[in-house]
Order: sequence, then C-alpha cells, then structure tokens
Amino acid sequence: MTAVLTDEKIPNNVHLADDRRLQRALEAWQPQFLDWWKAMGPVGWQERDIYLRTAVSVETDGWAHFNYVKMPDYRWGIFLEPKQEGRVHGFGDFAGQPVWDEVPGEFRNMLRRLVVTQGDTEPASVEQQRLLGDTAPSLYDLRNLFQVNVEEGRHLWAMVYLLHTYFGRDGREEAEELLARRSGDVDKPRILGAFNEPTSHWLSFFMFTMFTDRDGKYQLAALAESGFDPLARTCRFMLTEEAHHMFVGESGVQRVVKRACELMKTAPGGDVRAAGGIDLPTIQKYLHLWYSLSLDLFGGEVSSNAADAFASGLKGRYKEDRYPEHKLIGSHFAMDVLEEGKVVHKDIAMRNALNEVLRTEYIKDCQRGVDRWNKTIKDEGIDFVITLPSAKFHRNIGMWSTQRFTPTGDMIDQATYDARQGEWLPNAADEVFVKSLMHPVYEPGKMASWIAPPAKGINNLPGDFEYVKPA
Ligand code: BYC
Repeated sequence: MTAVLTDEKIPNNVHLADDRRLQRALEAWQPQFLDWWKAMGPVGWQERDIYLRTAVSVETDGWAHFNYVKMPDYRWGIFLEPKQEGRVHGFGDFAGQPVWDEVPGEFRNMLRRLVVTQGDTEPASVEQQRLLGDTAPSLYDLRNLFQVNVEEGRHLWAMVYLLHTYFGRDGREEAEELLARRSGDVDKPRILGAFNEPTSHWLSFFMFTMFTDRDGKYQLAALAESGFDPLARTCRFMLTEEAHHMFVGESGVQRVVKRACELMKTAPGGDVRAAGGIDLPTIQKYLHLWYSLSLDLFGGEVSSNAADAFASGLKGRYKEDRYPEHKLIGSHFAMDVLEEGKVVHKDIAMRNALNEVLRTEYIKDCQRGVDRWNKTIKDEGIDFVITLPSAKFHRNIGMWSTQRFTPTGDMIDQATYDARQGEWLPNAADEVFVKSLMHPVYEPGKMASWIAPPAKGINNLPGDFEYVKPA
C-alpha cells in the first residue's frame, strides 16, 4: 500500500482521533479504497505528478490547496461543514423541531438507501472515466479529469464516513459493497442507470460533467437540507467541490462548440468533420443522450418515495428556504402526466411531485448553460441554436419511459422512433467518428484539433503550464 499521509492517516474535521472504534474501522476501509482506486481509477497516470487542488479543511483558505501530487497520495479526507447550533428541521412533518444528530430508527432504511445511492455514484463515475487519460486533448484537460476523479473519490469517503458512523454493521457492509459494484458490469452494476453508461470519449465526458454532475448538484442540495444533520453538513461541503466539475463540463462543451464554429468559417466547404472538428449537429446528439440519461436520475415523476423522504425531513427541495411553505400538505404541482396513453396537464399532490419539482429546477439550470453555448455560437456569427430536448424524450425511468417521444415532445410509435433515433441520438457512425478524433495531446499549451483553448488556466496559471509532469 502507498504510504499516504503525514500526520493523520485520514485528514478530517470530525475528531476521528476521539473515536477509536470508528477510526479503526475507517483505517481498515482505507487500504480497500486504495486497492479499488489503483484497480479501477485512472489507468496509467498513477505515478505522475499532477497539479491538483486538495481540501485540507473547510475554512475558506483550506478547501483549495493547489500543489503537485501523485494521485494515490491524494489526501482523501472527511470534512463536514461546522455544526450550526440550534438548527431545526426546515421542512416536512418535523419542521421547526431540532435536527437529528443520530439516525431515527423509523427512518433508518430510507436514510441508508439515500446515502448508499449517493455514495454509489461517486466511484461509478471514476470507473466510467478511467481510460480517458489515454486521449486527453491537452494537459489542462487531463489535469481537470484527474481533479474531478480524486474529488469523486473524496465524495465516496464522505458517504462511507456516514455509513460507518451511523449505520453499524449494515453500514460497514454497504461501504464494502460500494467498492464491489462496477459501472456497466452485468452481474454487479452500479445502482443508477447513467452510471452504467460508457463515457468512452471526451465529448461524452464533457456532457457527463455538464449534465450528470449537475444532477449531483441538485441531489446534494436537496440532501443538504436534511434534518439528519451529519448528512446536511457533509453535502454542503461536497457542493463546494461540485462547482468545478460542472465548470469542466460547461466550459468543455463551450470550447468544442467554439472550435466547430471556427472550422465552419475556415475549413474548405465549411466541413467541420473533415477539418478534424466535431460539428454542431453531432454535439446536439450527445446533448440529447446525456441530458436524457441525467433526467432519469431524478426518479419517477410521481413518487411516494420522494413524498416519504420529504415528510420525514430527510430530503428537501433545492434551496428550501426560498419557498414560502415547508409542509406541503394540500398543495399541488401542475405538470404533464400520462393517462390512458395520453399526455394531460394536471395538478399532482405536491409531496408526490417532488422529484419533478427538483427536475424542473435542474432543467432551468441546464437551459442557462445551453444559453451560454448559444451566445458563443452567435458571437462567432453562426446561425445555429442548440436546444434541450423535451423531458419526455428518450427516458428509461418514470412515466415517459413507457412511450416514445420526439425531441420536441410529440408522442410517436415505436417503429417511427426506431427509424429516426439515429437522427436524434449518436449512432454507431457518430461514435466511430468522435472516437477517431481522440488522439492525446500532452505538450504544454497545445490543444487537439477539435477543441478551442480554455479562456484561462487553472488557478490563473499561464496556458502552457505543465499541469502534469512527464514520467
Ligand atoms: N436508475 O420513486 P422512484 C452525483 C428506482 S449524481 C435506476 O421513482 P425515488 C454524481 C428507485 O431506486 C446524484 N433505478 O424514485 C454525478 C426505486 O427502486 P425500488 C446522486 C432508479 O426513489 C456525477 C424505483 O426506481 N444522488 O452525485 O424517489 C458524478 C422507483 O423510484 C432510477 C442521488 O441520487 C435510476 N435513474 O428517486 C458523480 C440522491 N431512478 O425502490 C456523482 C439519492 C429511480 O423500486 N437518491 N430508480 O427498488 C435519491 O434521492 C433517489 O434514490 C433517486 C430516486 C432520486 C435516485
């Protein structure tokens, strides 16, 4: 095992040294985590010095320390936002009562399931991205990939801390299972659909960090409202790291879009593909794919699980305190539903509609990102608009998954869908083409043909900074 740490084996602000039993349990899990990281984490870069940001404390000057580090030596720590004395439940049946520092027995299973589901996504994403280092379009992007990867590893630690501390033997078993499931494995898949999809090239990686990490933002924000205080405090700190992941996605796609526009103007016949770029219609197809997979992550449109999680104070809404009312008894949400094969707009009891309420906030946030991409296209003088498809398109979870829809939301039969899906989603030829562009560029300051350089460097460093040191 790599010698990880200097003073403390597991950096933390949870007074781990005061709880010998917990400390021993986590120190026993640590080598299993490192074995998993080495087996399933980034392939081929583990011994390199990478310019990474490490959280060493939750204070403003402590959560973003930049330095060269070899990934297995990254200090994966346990950080919770400081406790707010006197905090009360902000929503649900217990609104106004003091928050819980221990797991209430009647909600133990529901809470464990939420923590396990959240925890499962973190190693899953590392597994999905493990080969991307082979084809990075620049050292800047390579470093960003690894930053995202190590932080997902830390987010796994955050959930494993909760499992070990609050869920006894079941929690320890669940923590082991988190290292045993594998993204895309037929026998032991990851829990949620999008986390079993291959992220086989960098366009998918950027779409994943734009859309799937953004689901993470909304789910973590909903859990950050939790009346189970340790969960709320850990999710609040995770959210500070999550912002960079979405930046990687949004700015990554923006740079691919910009390059496509430049080539439309300069390449012979405006043929972006022939000039080594990814054309805007292909970008739109990958958006369709990753956005729809990410919409699935919010669960069913009408969900008694969501109602129960809200009622019991475990999972709130995005920025719960912006809402005027926090019990949601007798209120409704107007939304599209499927009734006898027809789409109808009707009022659904609010607590049952909470997955859709969260998804609606998420969609607005995605639209803001897409608007910024469209501004880039407009600034380049190109006539093209990228759009989010209807939330009914290409769904595998929830009521829309039982019917077929076009990207504009019209219901169609299966035969029409089968005949046309290659126009809307990446087909085999698109995938072959995008992969054909994926050649590594490891020279400082240089970029692959299909992506524009970033507007500025990490931590304001110059464009030709050596983010990853040679072997
Ligand atoms: N795939 O009542 P329903 C992140 C299951 S991403 C497969 O409709 P519910 C990150 C569901 O389990 C954020 N199965 O939904 C991003 C249930 O199963 P059972 C991760 C699914 O329970 C990038 C059944 O369908 N965090 O952090 O209200 C990189 C009916 O469920 C799916 C969380 O998800 C699916 N997509 O909501 C790294 C937060 N959706 O009971 C990290 C924790 C539903 O019939 N999780 N099912 O066996 C939750 O809050 C909820 O579990 C969900 C589902 C929102 C996911």
